[in-house]
Amino acid sequence: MEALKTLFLAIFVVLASALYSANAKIQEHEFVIQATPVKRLCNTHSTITVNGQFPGPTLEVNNGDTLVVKVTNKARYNVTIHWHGIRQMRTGWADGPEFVTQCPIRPGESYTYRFTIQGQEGTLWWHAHSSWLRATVYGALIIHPREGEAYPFTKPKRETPILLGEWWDANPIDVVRQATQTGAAPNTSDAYTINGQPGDLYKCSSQGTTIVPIDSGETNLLRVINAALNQPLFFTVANHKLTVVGADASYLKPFTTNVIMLGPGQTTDVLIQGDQPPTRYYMAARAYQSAQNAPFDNTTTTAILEYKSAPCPTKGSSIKPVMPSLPAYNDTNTVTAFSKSFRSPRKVEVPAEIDDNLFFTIGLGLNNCPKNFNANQCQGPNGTRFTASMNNVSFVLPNNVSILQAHHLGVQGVFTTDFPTQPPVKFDYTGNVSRSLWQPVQGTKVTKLKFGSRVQIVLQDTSIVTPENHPIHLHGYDFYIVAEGFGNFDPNKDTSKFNLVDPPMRNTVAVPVNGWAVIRFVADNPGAWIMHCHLDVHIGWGLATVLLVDNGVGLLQSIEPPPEDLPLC
Ligand SMILES: *[C@@H]1O[C@H](CO)[C@@H](O)[C@H](O)[C@H]1NC(C)=O
Ligand SMILES: *[C@@H]1O[C@H](CO)[C@@H](O)[C@H](O)[C@H]1NC(C)=O
Ligand SMILES: *[C@@H]1O[C@H](CO)[C@@H](O)[C@H](O)[C@H]1NC(C)=O
Ligand SMILES: *[C@@H]1O[C@H](CO)[C@@H](O)[C@H](O)[C@H]1NC(C)=O
Ligand SMILES: *[C@@H]1O[C@H](CO)[C@@H](O)[C@H](O)[C@H]1NC(C)=O
Ligand SMILES: *[C@@H]1O[C@H](CO)[C@@H](O)[C@H](O)[C@H]1NC(C)=O
Ligand SMILES: *[C@@H]1O[C@H](CO)[C@@H](O)[C@H](O)[C@H]1NC(C)=O
Ligand SMILES: *[C@@H]1O[C@H](CO)[C@@H](O)[C@H](O)[C@H]1NC(C)=O
Ligand SMILES: [Cu+2]
Repeated sequence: MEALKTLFLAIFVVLASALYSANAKIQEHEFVIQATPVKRLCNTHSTITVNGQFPGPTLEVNNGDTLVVKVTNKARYNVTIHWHGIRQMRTGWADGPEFVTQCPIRPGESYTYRFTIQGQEGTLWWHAHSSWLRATVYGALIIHPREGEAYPFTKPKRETPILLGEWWDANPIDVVRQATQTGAAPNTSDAYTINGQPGDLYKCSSQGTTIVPIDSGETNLLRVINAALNQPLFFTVANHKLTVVGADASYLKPFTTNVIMLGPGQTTDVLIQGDQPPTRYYMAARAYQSAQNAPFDNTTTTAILEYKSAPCPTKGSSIKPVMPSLPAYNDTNTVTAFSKSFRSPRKVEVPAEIDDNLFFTIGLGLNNCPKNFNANQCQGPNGTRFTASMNNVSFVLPNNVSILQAHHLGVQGVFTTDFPTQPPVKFDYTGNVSRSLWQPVQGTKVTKLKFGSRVQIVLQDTSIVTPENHPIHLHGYDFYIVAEGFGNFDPNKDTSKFNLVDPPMRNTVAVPVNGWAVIRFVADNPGAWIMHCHLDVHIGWGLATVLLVDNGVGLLQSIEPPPEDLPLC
């Protein structure tokens, strides 16, 4: 009976999607990962790029389309590509994080990612998900509405992707390797970039500054993406209001602001109007830094918003653009006001009853140095090594098989399913934490979830080493952010403040510094889904875990078989 029901459902869904996707397209692309000379800040580096482009190619699709991207690795590093924010319904093999859903594409090898965009519209992006390669291997992935469908806001005259990046005047792989060896924090970056260019305020950089055109009376859409490796960023445009209409490829109830903040991994769509005197205005981004006593890159990247009717700048005497003011680096109040403005456009279906109620602490730690280590391997604070954890487990990736393969094939000994559902020790998470709690355990522990389970996760920052705003990204899902707050989450007091009516939907939540966020979703996509801090420095230290979602009943609730060219270890 159950089988028959599933069969009928299957036929129905196949027919329905055949009708529905009458005009859906299949787009094929080739990505060649290769070293390319790139000159920034006066120096030329042999930079890892896609097809020699930095940033990489922008992919533009319509909701319902299928992407087929053949990635060939002609670089000297292992690589994988992640399609950030794409739900990958039943196609978890195409998600990308190395040793989670696939083994790396080794130098000389290739792998074809195939997946269909289902019910998502807005701005996403793609990036390498292997070591620190995403410092330069990234690009925009723009999803337009289905053909014949419109945006839920004024159709913009122009649309411009604004990719915020982070540039080292060094090989980023050397930077992370050095940090891994020493146990210290990695060197901070030397510049931020907009569409790959640092902009006028940096040495040797005025030539390539990104110009964003606008004309008087126009409404344009800026698709802002924080592709920086390690830094949440403020973004603003001089003299222009920003009307926020979407984030992470979900629409929002529009609201207007002077400045936006994006954690790495987050995207924000803003409308901007050409309602100012026709001249040149800087758009600028710089750090939001919530960690204390930690060095950070305090430089400012700019691009120029240029009115087409602006007087032609003559050589040598071009008009100096108007500079915006930016919030102070530590302006958490502005961040809070901004994130509290987020609402879904209308009432949404948030899971009301919860099957899996999880509470995960997120934060840093320090490992005391093992006896056999020498001093130069222990250059963290007071001769320690930096680490990070969720629920006191510092995540270790497998190195001989991916978690999804191990799960699919039933390979034992790769991971355990005992990730704690609650912090193993309860303490004052945001208080003065005793040193005896600072050293986590290492492990490849995952959380198993039944197909269809209604999940709530409380993400609680800790003040171990330093509190910090951590952008927590979940693969394979969009989730509702039903509440955020400061201090320790208190179920008795805070549950009543949940927004179960019109909370925003995202794939990355910037968990308030010294605070918490609560997310809800239905586990309707089988696979192995990494949930991690999108500050790459923290992933390396272990601020990650995996949610392993079982297959449901029948084919349509099961992950597809692995592709034949899936890279093995
Ligand atoms: C990191 O910074 C230090 C100090 O400026 C420098 O000596 C070192 O070469 C840098 N490391 C890398 C990999 O660039
Ligand atoms: C950035 O930091 C350096 C020291 O690390 C300091 O000298 C400089 O004044 C800072 N610049 C700004 C704009 O805050
Ligand atoms: C932010 O930094 C300034 C100094 O740069 C300091 O005076 C202020 O107390 C800091 N604010 C917070 C909230 O930490
Ligand atoms: C390092 O040691 C100094 C001196 O004992 C102490 O003041 C400081 O808090 C220590 N820092 C950390 C991170 O343990
Ligand atoms: C992979 O490594 C783990 C742990 O080191 C080991 O238990 C397992 O047998 C290995 N699996 C394969 C497929 O080699
Ligand atoms: C934190 O606690 C330690 C002992 O547990 C104490 O020595 C220290 O003074 C406390 N720090 C603050 C800021 O309260
Ligand atoms: C984490 O586990 C280690 C090892 O058991 C323990 O020493 C430490 O206190 C734990 N910390 C927390 C926050 O649970
Ligand atoms: C590249 O990937 C293979 C597994 O496919 C792994 O054994 C090897 O250690 C990786 N190399 C590096 C440098 O990480
Ligand atoms: Cu983090």
